[in-house]
Amino acid sequence: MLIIGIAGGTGCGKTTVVNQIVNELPDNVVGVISQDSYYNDLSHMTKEERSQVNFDHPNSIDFELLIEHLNQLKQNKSIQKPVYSFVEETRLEKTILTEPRKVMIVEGILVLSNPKIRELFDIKIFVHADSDERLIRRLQRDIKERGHNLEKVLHRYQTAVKPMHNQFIEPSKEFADIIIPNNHYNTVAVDIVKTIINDKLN
Ligand code: UZR
Ligand code: MG
Repeated sequence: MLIIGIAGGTGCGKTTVVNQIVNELPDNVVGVISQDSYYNDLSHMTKEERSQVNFDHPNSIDFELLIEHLNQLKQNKSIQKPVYSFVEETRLEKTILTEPRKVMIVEGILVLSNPKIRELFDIKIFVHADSDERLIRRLQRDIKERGHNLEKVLHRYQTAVKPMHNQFIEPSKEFADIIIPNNHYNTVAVDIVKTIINDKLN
């Protein structure tokens, strides 16, 4: 099994890069695990309490469960992947049966910041986009898809997203094997990554 970690700040285009990679590989060869699925279960908190949580701090992620799941996948066992709702801001009761694949992609803002997870990656990728570009994309997405308003997104950006980015995410760039410049849709970089994957698979 080849495990690829893809990190980068919010709105850098991780999901786009992952889709570009996945679309070219046969379905049964690749699986994707998102760090977002592993936010701590906050179902014991009220909605108001949840809205105060710093979702950009490493402590908001259940890394223990994520690491356990990756180790199980490595041993060729399936896992029950948790499901997180951005609208409810908590983990849901249902889980998704996820089977091991030859290539497992693990994506999320903090996946290169945790030393135990880093050890599990065969290839470490950091996707870079400038912070203004990322804020624009974040605004568009959170308003369209995550049910937030302009004020809430900007408040969170200033109080949590930006400081945590500077403290935990940007410094994790130094652990990357490959940095993808992604201010614009980057097909060349992704082609290179795909070549590396195919090379390792054959
Ligand atoms: P990506 N996040 C939410 O907006 N709501 C939640 O309930 C949980 C997380 C955000 C989180 C982080 N920060 O910046 C982002 N906040 O999801 C990471 N606030 O996701 O990599 O797709 O941007
Ligand atoms: Mg994402």
